[in-house]
Amino acid sequence: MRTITALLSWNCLLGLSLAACPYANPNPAALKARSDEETGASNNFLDQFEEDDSNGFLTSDVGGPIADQASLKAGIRGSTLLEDFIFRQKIQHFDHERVPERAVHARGAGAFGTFVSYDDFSNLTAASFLSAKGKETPMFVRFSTVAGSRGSADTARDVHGFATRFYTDEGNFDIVGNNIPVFFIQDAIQFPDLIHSVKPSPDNEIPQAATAHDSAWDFFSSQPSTLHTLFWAMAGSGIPRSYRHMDGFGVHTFRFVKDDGSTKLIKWHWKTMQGKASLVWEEAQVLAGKNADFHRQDLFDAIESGNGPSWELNVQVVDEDKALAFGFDLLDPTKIIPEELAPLQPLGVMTLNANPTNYFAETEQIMFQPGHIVRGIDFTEDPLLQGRIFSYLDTQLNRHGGPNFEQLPINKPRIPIHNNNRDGAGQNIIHKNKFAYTPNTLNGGFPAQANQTTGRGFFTAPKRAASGNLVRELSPTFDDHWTQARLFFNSITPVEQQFLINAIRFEASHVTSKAVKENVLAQLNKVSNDVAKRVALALNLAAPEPDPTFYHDNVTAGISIFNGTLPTIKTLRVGVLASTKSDSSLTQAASLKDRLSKDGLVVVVVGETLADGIDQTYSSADATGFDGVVVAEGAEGLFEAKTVSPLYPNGRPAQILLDGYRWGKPVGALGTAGAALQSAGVPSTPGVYSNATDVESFVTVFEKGLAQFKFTDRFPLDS
Ligand code: HDD
Repeated sequence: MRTITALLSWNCLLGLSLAACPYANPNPAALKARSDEETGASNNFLDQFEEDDSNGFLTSDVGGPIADQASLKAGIRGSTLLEDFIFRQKIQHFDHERVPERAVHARGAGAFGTFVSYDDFSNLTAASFLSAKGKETPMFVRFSTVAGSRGSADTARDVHGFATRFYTDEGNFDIVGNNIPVFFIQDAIQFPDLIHSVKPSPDNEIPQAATAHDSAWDFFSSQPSTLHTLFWAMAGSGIPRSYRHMDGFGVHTFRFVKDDGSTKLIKWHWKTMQGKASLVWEEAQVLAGKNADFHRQDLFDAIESGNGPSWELNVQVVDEDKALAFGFDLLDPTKIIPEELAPLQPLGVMTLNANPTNYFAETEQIMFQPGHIVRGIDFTEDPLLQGRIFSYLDTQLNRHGGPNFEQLPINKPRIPIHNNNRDGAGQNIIHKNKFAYTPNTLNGGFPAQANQTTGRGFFTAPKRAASGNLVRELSPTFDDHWTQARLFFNSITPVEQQFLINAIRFEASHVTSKAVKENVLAQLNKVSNDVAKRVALALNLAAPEPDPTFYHDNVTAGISIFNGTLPTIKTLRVGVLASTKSDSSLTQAASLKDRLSKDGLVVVVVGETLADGIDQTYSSADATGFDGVVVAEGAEGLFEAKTVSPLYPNGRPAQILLDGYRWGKPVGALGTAGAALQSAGVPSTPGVYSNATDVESFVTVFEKGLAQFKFTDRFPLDS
């Protein structure tokens, strides 16, 4: 629905009415008095660009009504004519429908949201979106995997992109981050090398969205700056349960700048309020085949159901003179600042509350840039960040085909744009000002130049200085690649360590070159002799002697995914296994569904065929679709080995139950259905619930199991 405000600013942008431009007058007082209504702070700020085709005739692109079901031919059985402009326009548009997919992070999903500031943080930064308690800023977020192409599976093991845009009332601000707080390389000039090594082989384009191949591990083991990030990716962060269950990080150190010009070094953290949770490797692999859209579906469904996920924005704040105080360099993006050295300071909450209307127009065309910063935020000299500032602008030019991509609705700031940039492919603005240069007198000096005091102009941190001899090297303060990889390994639970080792075993077992495998072991051995020995075993290579220079026993908080319980179980999915042949199972499934739904769980009742009270069949259901599995009393007959059904593969119900168990999920059965657990071979261990006979007492214990999420004692450790 178009609001009057939207029409006003549309007229302003089109140059139809200066009066419609709330900020046509650069008087600083006018610039400050921006109400939400004027700036379109609501999430509906894109409504003006929508078209719902809910009436009217089919038209050509230039407006003539048409019927285009058949092409124009010379005779009923003759050739199509070149003069058929309707045919040509339609086919030509189709031929040009695709734009280049992102060179990395091609596979992703996005959503709209709102950020609410906890307070006035002008004691930290001049950034306006953090200037008042309760201040709301519209947002768009895009989550992604890195290596796979646009059609690849969501659950490929990978670093995950976590790109956030704030449509602030002082322009767009992007934190283009990942779900892992560190990166593989330290200098942007190496990015093409990193990506060429992880992408599929150039001859046969194998493997898709996977690093289990020679070139990736050749690069990782030759470039030890990759080790720390590699450890994160090989552990749970590489295969999150959903986008909603992962944290986000700005990775680089940035700067906060205050109005008085003073600065602090900061790191951005998005802390998931759903709790961190991860899949296990086998279920991620099954999902890649059975439901390649698992993560995007999860996000979409959660938002549609009114359970949009939230993240708390936190910063670690460090004095400028402490950049080298912690034994590593804050300009080095392969390092975290352990929370014990700089606590997380909460700034506000982002909640995702609306799905995109059109995937291409919004999710595909959003063009993030680390260079999109606003007043109150500044870069640092991190050489990875410096290169990114160039690369993203450049890649957007390639994807859009011209310099006007910032005018696309999803990229357009929600405040009016005034500058002397002109023309180019796809120019949408009809500039009335004939004097597109500054300074001018003929347009009254407009657009006027803002500065720090007049017009709240952007300002670079005034104390930043650059000098020095030209040098094509990395600072020696970037040299230690092993201490923090070990800190990570020390800080996760034994079962997470096992997962990490299993993942490296899996990946390295796909490597054919013995020299690369030996190099991998040599690098792992610098982190931990234990890890190197355990991987060597799987590769049938000699275990290396300890290489202890970087060994230590320190640990840090906030790293483990499996050592806590989820703060909320809302939106988790429960499969209730029932049978169409047992009325009592259907009745109990219905009351379980009713009861669990009251606590915000998504309950799917599974049966032999679709019928009243059955949501999904055994033929299509899979344990990967559920965070917990329950057998309803009366359905136990389905689990007996002799049960044969022509409707679904024999043993399918038992398989779903057993897979749920094997993948660490809470499973259970009510009353006599306990027999199903025995038939399926599910032992009586923590997270297996079979003592309850009534729904209420079952729900009490089962929901605790869901909050625990994974029962990790089911996964064997190396002896
Ligand atoms: Fe990048 C996309 C995150 C290093 C070059 N990157 C991209 C996206 C994310 C990141 C989340 C997808 C944004 C979206 O959803 O549209 N990239 C990172 C992080 C990095 C990083 C956290 C290190 C801290 N990237 C990095 C370097 C370079 C690039 C060093 C190049 C020198 N990244 C790109 C790119 C992409 C991109 C090629 C592809 C599509 C795009 O930018 O918009 O320019």
